[in-house]
Amino acid sequence: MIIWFATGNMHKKAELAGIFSHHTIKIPSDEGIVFDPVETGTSFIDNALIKARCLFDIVKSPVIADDSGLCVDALDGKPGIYSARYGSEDGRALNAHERNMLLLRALGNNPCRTAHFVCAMVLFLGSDRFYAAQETLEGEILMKEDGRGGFGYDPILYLPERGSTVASLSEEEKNFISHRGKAARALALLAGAGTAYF
Ligand code: ITT
Repeated sequence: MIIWFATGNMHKKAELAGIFSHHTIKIPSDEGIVFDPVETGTSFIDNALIKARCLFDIVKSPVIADDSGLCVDALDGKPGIYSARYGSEDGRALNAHERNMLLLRALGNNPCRTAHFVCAMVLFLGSDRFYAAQETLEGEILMKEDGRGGFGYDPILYLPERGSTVASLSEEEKNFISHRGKAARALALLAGAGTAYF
């Protein structure tokens, strides 16, 4: 089955393709669709719904969307829903490494280093019909980057029970425990119960 995924992030696409490996994951750029919804929501789930509705209106078939980010306790949950735009307030978008460095500087030597990834994911089936799930992955912010896998903030989120950062996990390991993997599997269970979609 072809599943539309409302994202421009190739890393997210690769992860969802690993999670739903029996399906074909298609994103707007695969079909030359210009897709750049303005994420005006005030929560992860609001923004996931904005992305899903926007692509549903174009492709007119079921769509998955996710909105995700890193919430750092000592920074009052920041960058949170602004994770992709963190540090870009003055115009120039930072790359992932620059964002990590900015966050490490903001945290400094603060001994409180707990943080979690969040993923809100929706399966949008019609204008008044959707399933939603939101999940987390808990960890601690390291003092410096470590690991070469994953993307975004993965090199700075350390998982005590694994003894490594998210960036040091294999793709399969990350998908098994991650915010995105858990939200996607919860969604598949919900949709499997209510529809013939999965
Ligand atoms: P789309 O909106 O097109 O899906 P995006 O990258 O802008 O792509 P978000 O608005 O959901 O996606 O922003 C999420 C940001 O949070 C992402 O760019 C990363 O910086 C970070 N993030 C989310 N999930 C992550 C993960 O699994 N590992 C590392 N960083 C993650």
